[in-house]
Amino acid sequence: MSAIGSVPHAHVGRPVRPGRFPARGGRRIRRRVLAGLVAVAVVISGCGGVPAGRPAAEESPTGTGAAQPSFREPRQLVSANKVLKVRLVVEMRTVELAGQRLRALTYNGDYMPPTIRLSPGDRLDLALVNKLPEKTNLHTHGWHVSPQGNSDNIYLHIHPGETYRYSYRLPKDLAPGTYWYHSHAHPISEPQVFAGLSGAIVIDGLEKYLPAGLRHVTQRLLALKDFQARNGAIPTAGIDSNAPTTRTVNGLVDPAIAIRPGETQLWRLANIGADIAYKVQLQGTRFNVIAQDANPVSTVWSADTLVMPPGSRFDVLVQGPPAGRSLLRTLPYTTGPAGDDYPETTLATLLSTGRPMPQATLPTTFAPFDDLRADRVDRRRTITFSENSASTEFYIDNKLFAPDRIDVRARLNTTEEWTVRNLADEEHTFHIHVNDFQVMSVNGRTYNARSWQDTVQLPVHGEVVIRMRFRDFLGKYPFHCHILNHEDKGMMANIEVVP
Ligand SMILES: [Cu+2]
Repeated sequence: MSAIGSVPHAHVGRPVRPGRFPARGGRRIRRRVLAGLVAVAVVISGCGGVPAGRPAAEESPTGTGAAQPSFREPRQLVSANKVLKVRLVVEMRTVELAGQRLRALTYNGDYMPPTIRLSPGDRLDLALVNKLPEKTNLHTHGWHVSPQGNSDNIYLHIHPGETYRYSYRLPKDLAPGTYWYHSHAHPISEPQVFAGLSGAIVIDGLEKYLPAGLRHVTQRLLALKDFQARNGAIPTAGIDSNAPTTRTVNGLVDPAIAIRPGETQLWRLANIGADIAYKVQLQGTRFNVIAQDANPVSTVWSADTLVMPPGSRFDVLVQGPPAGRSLLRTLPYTTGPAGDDYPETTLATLLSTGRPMPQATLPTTFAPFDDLRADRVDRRRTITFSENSASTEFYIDNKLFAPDRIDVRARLNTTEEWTVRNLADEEHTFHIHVNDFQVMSVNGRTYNARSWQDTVQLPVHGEVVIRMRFRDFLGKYPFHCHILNHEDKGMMANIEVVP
């Protein structure tokens, strides 16, 4: 489908050892120099949680010696004294994925790069070192920060050989939860993200809304990425999002995750892939959603399945089923007649084992909610998403993306309501930078939002009404389809917030 953008397979690095997630239980501060790739990353304990990665012996699924990997998280780079300095080197390297050695695009040599972990009010100074033969850049998906200068500015091009220093100042009231970072280089975001350029961000503080007895539960990041292999590499041209693809959790195929019967864990599910959607289900238990797209919910809601379009995240509480094995799966999902069909696939195996624990009562009310239903609407707009019949060009308001054109001008300190229409025979995933939105209705039916969100699936020939408030940041930033193949082929537009 996508033939735009390619990276020559010239630079073959040495094999990469998957990063081992450091124990987070203690209060020690460790200083690690990661093969000279991460400058100074202070890796400290987060909030007293139980180690999220455990020795293989504990989680060996069956004792059969099968190749099932133990669950493991990427290493974490954690802020100290309100600052985190990170160096991300972007380069093509050979990585080991699902037992194959493949050339991939990596941050610091890893297909599943470090998790960046901060608290509201922190500053992130991030040096992006581009060792690719093409441009790249960085987007901090979901962050409510300035889109200008060297902050979350996706109009920057970091050229081959360049090092660029981003600096992000997080608001003191930035919502806690799971975010992510990825390349936003137009029009090659699909190949760059698909080949590996995405990682997770955690903003701490979600625990404060939990009852005291649940504030120290084991936390696990489950970052969902899929890859295909062609000629010893993840393809960076001609990517077919409908082709068979290998789904990974933190870069692992079907890892074994341990839980005790009755135990409550906090899982951070994040779809950080380029194109495909997931419909996740965990056999024997339900997902109890405490944050969506890093927006803590007003009321905890539970579901058997969660649809996760590209870019979406859910922070959920799960509780260990009776002793035994159960599967975390993605169920069959179709994005429409002109879209893709994704088959059922096992993502991970949950091993409920060990001494049973009394099952905790989960909270119902959770976090404060700034409900935009109460806002006066200053401006209403209709935005249309469409595509040509061959699905080779994708449009917003009948136009292909133009980086220098302002498509929407909004005023600071206003609330707008947008009716986002999808005229196509396939779903699209609406996403906007900087300011999250509240879904008001879907296909004319009132939607009972329990939080804001930053991604929403647009139904085939349907519409979603959203509200958002422009309060803190001036400047230009995009909204687009988060199926990156569509974004690269035109489905992106610019909003500018003016005084
Ligand atoms: Cu789309």
